[in-house]
Amino acid sequence: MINKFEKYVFTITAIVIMLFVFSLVYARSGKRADVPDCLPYDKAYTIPAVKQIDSNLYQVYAVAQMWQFQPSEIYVPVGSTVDFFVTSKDVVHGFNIYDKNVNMMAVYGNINKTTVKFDKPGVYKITCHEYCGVGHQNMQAEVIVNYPDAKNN
Ligand SMILES: [Cu+2]
Repeated sequence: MINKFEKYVFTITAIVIMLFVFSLVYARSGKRADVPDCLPYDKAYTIPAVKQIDSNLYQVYAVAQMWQFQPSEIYVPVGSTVDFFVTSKDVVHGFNIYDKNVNMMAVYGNINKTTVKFDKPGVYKITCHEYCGVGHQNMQAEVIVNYPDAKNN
């Protein structure tokens, strides 16, 4: 027979899980928040790249490794939509874009994807916000939006 207290704990746990699932669904549909996708692993994403797909659409294959991001400078014009595909070559790193509400993990053997629109010119810092070793604080990259002018590589 199940213990009364155990039953109580199970009920609370179930309520908390349902709350989490509900808030995720609500954020995605009701609030139209962009929740990062997890894509099937493909080695092609482990090669750092900035690809122009369309006049305003870019794809960035961002690869984190101890202790750097590649590519470290990403140039896009104002008004660009950028799909970031994030992965790691070693340990778990963070992928945070200052001012853009991007908070992702870079995980070995995993591809995380999110889409960001850059409407204003400027330099957007990408930082690792998951402690990954002695060089952690050096892990930075930049998205340069029309500054000084948009050119890739
Ligand atoms: Cu780090």
